[in-house]
Amino acid sequence: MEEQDEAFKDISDITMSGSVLTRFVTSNDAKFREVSKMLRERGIQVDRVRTSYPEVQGDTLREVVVSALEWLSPRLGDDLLVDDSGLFIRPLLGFPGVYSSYVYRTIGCGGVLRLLQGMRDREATFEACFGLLTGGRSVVFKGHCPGAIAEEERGLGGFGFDPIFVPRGHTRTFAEMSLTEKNAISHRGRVAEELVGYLENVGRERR
Ligand code: ITT
Repeated sequence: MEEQDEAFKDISDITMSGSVLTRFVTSNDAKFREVSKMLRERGIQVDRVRTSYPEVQGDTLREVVVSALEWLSPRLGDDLLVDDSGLFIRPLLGFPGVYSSYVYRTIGCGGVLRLLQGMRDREATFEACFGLLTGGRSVVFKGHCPGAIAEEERGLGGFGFDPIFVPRGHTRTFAEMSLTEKNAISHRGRVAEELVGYLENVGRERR
């Protein structure tokens, strides 16, 4: 409750000092760690609203973030960020994709490895889609990271499917990398980079 109150503080003091405040609405601790690290390193304030929202069963991540912002905006107001992401595995025709959260909670990394047993084509892409609501305007940012599904789980870092995903051009899984290394190449890191550029412009306009 305390954290929610903090998220509702008046943003005018912060924008006056030149940096922008955004509130990241997510139930996922690891996502918040990754994004807040990148934003804070660039002088952008980010608070957490630890809540979930109804996720429409859309065909794309974009549909999910647009409808999330439509649902959240009358409830939480302006300056909101949401992230919908997923793992798209080529030989499984893009599965689990928009169902990644459910698939991780049900069959997990082990289940995905079993689905791919004996398959040589293990190509996969992580995608992230951010929806930002600021100044009454919604903006969508997308980023991806190509790679492949490993033969077995490796590493203790990260979250979700990180132990089975090897980004292209690397031999270690995301779970074997530090947060800084993952952010430098990941789908989420790429989107966060674009978001930073956008928020820096918003900050300049508001000054
Ligand atoms: P929100 O409250 O932010 O929606 P969530 O965990 O439900 O949190 P998503 O609906 O975007 O998030 O589900 C994406 C799932 O895809 C997530 O739970 C992970 O299992 C997986 N995933 C997404 N990005 C990942 C990453 O960087 N590394 C590993 N797994 C990831």
